[in-house]
Amino acid sequence: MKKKSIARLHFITSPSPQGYLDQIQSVVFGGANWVQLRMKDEAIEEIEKTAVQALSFCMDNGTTFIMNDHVEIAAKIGADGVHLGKNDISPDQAREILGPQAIIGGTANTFDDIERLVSMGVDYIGLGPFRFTETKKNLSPVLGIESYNSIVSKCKEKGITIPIIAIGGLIADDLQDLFSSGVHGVAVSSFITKQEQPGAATLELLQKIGKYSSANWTKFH
Ligand code: TZP
Ligand code: MG
Repeated sequence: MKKKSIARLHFITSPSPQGYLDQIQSVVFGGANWVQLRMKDEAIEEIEKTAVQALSFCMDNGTTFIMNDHVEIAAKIGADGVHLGKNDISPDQAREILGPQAIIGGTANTFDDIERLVSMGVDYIGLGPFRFTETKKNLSPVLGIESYNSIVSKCKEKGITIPIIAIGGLIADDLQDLFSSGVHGVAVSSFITKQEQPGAATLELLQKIGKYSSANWTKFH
């Protein structure tokens, strides 16, 4: 079976009054086809229980389901993949556990991180943070648009074609500049979860992503 393609909008859950499953339902009904379950402060039993329900919903709706951090849960429940940060198990170890079909993403803050992650066989890179965000504790230095321009250009120069996903404090107004830098996609959490209508916000983002990614397609291919 062919590996699923890497979406241009990654929705990442964050704690909110709405709850994880309702968030996922709203964004999927708003058109998102990629969900990463990120639960940093909950007990492991609660994370696994939520992951089972979220995966079942995602499977029913043709949505790619990525587990943040917890490779063992991803393996146990059959998630599409995992996203790993610098303090998690390494991508090559995760690959041994999950197998060749799994989607493995890794967090990068620099070009060197990207090179290292590519050598460890990741399928996509989460590059950030774009700007300050309260969603992630112990945030690495903020990159800003200039760093995206230079890091993504350097990847192109060096023949690195892995999909790069911008992350960190993103709002709808950032999409034009980010897609002009040559990123493949964006990962968004609080901009969506803070809205009264997360589904409508998702649709708005997807429309902008369609516009700006197609506008830059010929420039980067
Ligand atoms: N990694 C870098 S920033 C971030 C993660 C997981 C949080 C993204 O969430 P938000 O709310 O879109 O800033
Ligand atoms: Mg992590």
